[in-house]
Amino acid sequence: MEKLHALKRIEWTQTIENRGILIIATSLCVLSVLCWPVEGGEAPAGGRAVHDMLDYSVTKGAPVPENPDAVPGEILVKFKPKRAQVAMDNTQAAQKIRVASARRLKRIDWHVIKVQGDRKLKDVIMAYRQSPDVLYAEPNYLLHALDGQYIPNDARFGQLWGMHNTGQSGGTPDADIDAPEAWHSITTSGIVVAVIDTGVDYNHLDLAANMWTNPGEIPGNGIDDDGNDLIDDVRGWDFSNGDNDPMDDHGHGTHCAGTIGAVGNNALGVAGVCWNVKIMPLKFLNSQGGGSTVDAIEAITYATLMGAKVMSNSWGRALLQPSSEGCHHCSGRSRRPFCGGCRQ
Ligand SMILES: [Ca+2]
Ligand SMILES: [Ca+2]
Ligand SMILES: [Ca+2]
Ligand SMILES: [Ca+2]
Repeated sequence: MEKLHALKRIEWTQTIENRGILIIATSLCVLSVLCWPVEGGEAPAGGRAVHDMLDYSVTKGAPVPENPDAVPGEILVKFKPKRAQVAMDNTQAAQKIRVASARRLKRIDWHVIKVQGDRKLKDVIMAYRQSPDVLYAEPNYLLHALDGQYIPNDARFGQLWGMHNTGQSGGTPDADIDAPEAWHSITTSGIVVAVIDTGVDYNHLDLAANMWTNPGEIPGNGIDDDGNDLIDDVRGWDFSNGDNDPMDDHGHGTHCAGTIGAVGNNALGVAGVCWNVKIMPLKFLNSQGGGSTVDAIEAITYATLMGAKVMSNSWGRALLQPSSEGCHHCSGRSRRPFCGGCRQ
């Protein structure tokens, strides 16, 4: 029963065809920003540099597979300044690794080292990483053109013509945002996205893993721990009802959240534009889908204050007014993408 109940909660996906325009509008807004690094300004022309895609963390390099897809016998090493020869000599003596040749990449001060013998490439790299004079050691990975697609296994992905249009709904094939092409390069981000809407079903099986929580707030203690004037705002806030539970009682906000960041390739429901985001639910529209300008301003102000990098605003009215224009300028000052569905 629990499973049946859970699956029933994916009902927003059943209306996906009718909301295709919304999918495209929201997706176009967020696709270009969600899947780039959280910080660091503009993405490099032509895509992320390979250097940026590697994790140079505390272990002198990313984990190395047992049999890496790399140039045989060749590794890339970053030494401490002026310690390259010492490190190579010491490693050769201690680990019995013989250097056949070493070439310095002058502009970035890395070395390409060719080793002799039949030692596994991973063992050679680990030997170099043990040296105190080595900062990083990596395989010389083989690279490939990113011209493919990544089709996720989510049960309802075939309905998402806005992501990948094969004509499945009678529309024009490839009239879409080319999401599988983008996912071939990158699927995750971790960026905080405020969904300013009717709330979000934060327990939804395809969303729960991607929900934001307020790190500065202790839940349930009746205290405003982070000093933002809202008590126990752990999950966001409900500006419509004035409480700390932004659960969706309409459905629209959950639908938007799914388009933005439903967990992808988990064999369940749909795939969001980005498969790993932090969705901050800010409810200001009530169960009928209506809300006030003041509550919208409060929600946008909260999102700005609490560090959301993108705001989803799929709402509007016939005519804009100066105060709502002010919202755009408020969020715009901090260079946050403001994705809206306002009509004029
Ligand atoms: Ca396409
Ligand atoms: Ca608070
Ligand atoms: Ca608290
Ligand atoms: Ca999914």
